[in-house]
Amino acid sequence: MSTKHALNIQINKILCFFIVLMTSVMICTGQQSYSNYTYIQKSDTYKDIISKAANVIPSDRQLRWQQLELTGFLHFGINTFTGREWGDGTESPQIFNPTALDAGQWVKTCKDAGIKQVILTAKHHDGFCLWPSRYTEHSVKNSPWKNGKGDVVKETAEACRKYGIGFGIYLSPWDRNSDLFGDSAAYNNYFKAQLTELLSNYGRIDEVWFDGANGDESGKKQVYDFEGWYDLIRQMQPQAVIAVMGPDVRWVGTESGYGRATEWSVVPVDMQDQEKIAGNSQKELSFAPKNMMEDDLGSRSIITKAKSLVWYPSEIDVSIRPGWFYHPAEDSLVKTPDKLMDIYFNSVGMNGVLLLNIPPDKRGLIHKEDIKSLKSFKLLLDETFKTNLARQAIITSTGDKNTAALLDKNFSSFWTNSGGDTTATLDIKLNKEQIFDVLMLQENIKSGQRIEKFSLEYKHAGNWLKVCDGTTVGFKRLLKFPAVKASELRLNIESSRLNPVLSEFAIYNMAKLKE
Ligand code: FUL
Repeated sequence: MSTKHALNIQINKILCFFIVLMTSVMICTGQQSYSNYTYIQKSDTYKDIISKAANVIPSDRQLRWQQLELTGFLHFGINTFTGREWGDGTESPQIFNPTALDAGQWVKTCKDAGIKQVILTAKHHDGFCLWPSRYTEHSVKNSPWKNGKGDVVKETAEACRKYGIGFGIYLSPWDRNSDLFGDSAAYNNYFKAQLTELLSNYGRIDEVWFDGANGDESGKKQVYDFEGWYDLIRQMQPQAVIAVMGPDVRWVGTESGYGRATEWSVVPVDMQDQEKIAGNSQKELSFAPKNMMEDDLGSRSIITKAKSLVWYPSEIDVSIRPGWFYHPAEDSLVKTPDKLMDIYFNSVGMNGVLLLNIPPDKRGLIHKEDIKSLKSFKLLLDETFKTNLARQAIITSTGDKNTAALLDKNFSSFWTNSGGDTTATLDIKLNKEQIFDVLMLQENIKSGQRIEKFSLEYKHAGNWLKVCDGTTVGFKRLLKFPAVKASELRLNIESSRLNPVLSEFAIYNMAKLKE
C-alpha cells in the first residue's frame, strides 16, 4: 500500500470516528459544532463551504503550540564533530566527545531570547542517537563522552523543565546507519522501539518532529508506518504536536525563515499527504523554496475544490547560521539581530510559529557569537513591542460593543461585529498624535481563521490615506511600513469568511539598536 493511500485511509477512519462522535454531541446539546476538520459534501453550496472553512478551529494541542510563537531547534550530534551537514552513518561514535556540554546553557540562552520550547535532534539522518538507546550500538553509550554514561536527551529535557520551557524531539525517519532501513516491517519496529524510549523516559514531550528528507541513492524503499507512530504518540504523549511529516503542524515549505503573506491555517486534507511533503522537502542545497512560497494553500479557489478541510498551521524553520549544524567557519556568518527581526516579522508575523535553529558547538556550548546576536534580537523585540501606542485609543464600530477587547492584551477576549457581517470598519481615535511604523492584528483563532482582506488608513489634513493592507491575519499578523504620524485611524475589514473575530489591535514603533 502506498504511503499516500495508507494516510488517506487513516484520515478517513479518524474523520468518520469524530464525525459520529460530534454528531451525537450536537444532537445532545443542540449546539453548533466546531472541530479541527470538516467534510465538504457534494450538496454543499459555495456559501456552505466558506462557512464550514470559517468554523474549522485548532485542536487544544495546536492552540497551545501556536501561542508559543518562538521556538528553538538544537542541531547537535555526530555532524558537529565531522563538520558535515548530513553524516552517512559510518562515523565512529568515538568522535562524539564534547568537552564542556551544558544543556542548561543551551536552554537558558534560548529562554533569554524569548524562546518558549526547544526541539533537540535526538537522531539525525546519520542514525547516531543522543540517548543510550537499547536498540543500537550507534549512540552516546559507545562514545568517550562521560565514559559512555551520558544522555544528551535527558540533560536537555531536564534543563527545559528547570527553566520552564517546552521540550520536543526530532527523530529522523531516514536512518543511514541502521541495517534494517529498507526492510520496512523490521525498520518500523526498530523506529517504534526508539520512539517508545523517547516518549517514556524523558517526561513530557511537547512536539515530535519527523523530518521528510531522504537522499537515499541506494534504491532502498522503506515504507514508513506513520499510522503506528502517530498512534504511539497520541497514546503516550497526547499533548504533543506532531510536526512536518505529521498531522498537526505543517512545514511552511522553505528554510529561509520567510513565510507566506497569505497564510491560511485551514487547508485541504491532502496537504497532509506525506509523500508530497517528502517530495518537496529539504533535499540538500538543491532544495528550491520558491515554488512552495508562491503556492496558494487555502484561498477560496482552493478550498471550494476540496473534499475536506483541516486545521494545519505553518511552522517556519530556519538556522541562525548558514548550516543546521555548528561549523567554526560560520562564526562570522551568524544572522544579525536585524535579520532575525525581519525573520520574526515574516514568520510569527505571518501567522506562523518560528523554529529558530541555534546549534551547539564541539564543546557542547552555544557559541558567543550566537548569544550576542540573540541578546540584541531580544532587546529589539522587547523594545518594539513594549507599548501599544493605541492602548488608550477609543475604538468604535457602528452598533458594536466590546471594542475594548481589542486593546486588553488578552487573546481570549475579542470583538466581532454584531450583525454577523463579513465586512467592518473600526474607527480608532488615538489619545494623541502618534508616530508608528508597525501594525499588529490578531484573530481569535478559537473561532477559526476568517479575515481575507484588510487595510489600515490614517487621517491626514482631512483626507483618509492608506497606511498598509493585507490579506490573511490568523493568530498574528505584523506589517511594517514607512512611519506615519496620525491621531485618527481606520481599520477596514474588507472581506472575511463569516463575521471577523479580532482579539487584538496594536501599533508600534520599530526599535533600533543603539550603536
Ligand atoms: C532537513 C534536514 O535534512 C536538515 O539536515 C535539517 O535537519 C532540517 C531541519 O531538515 O530536512
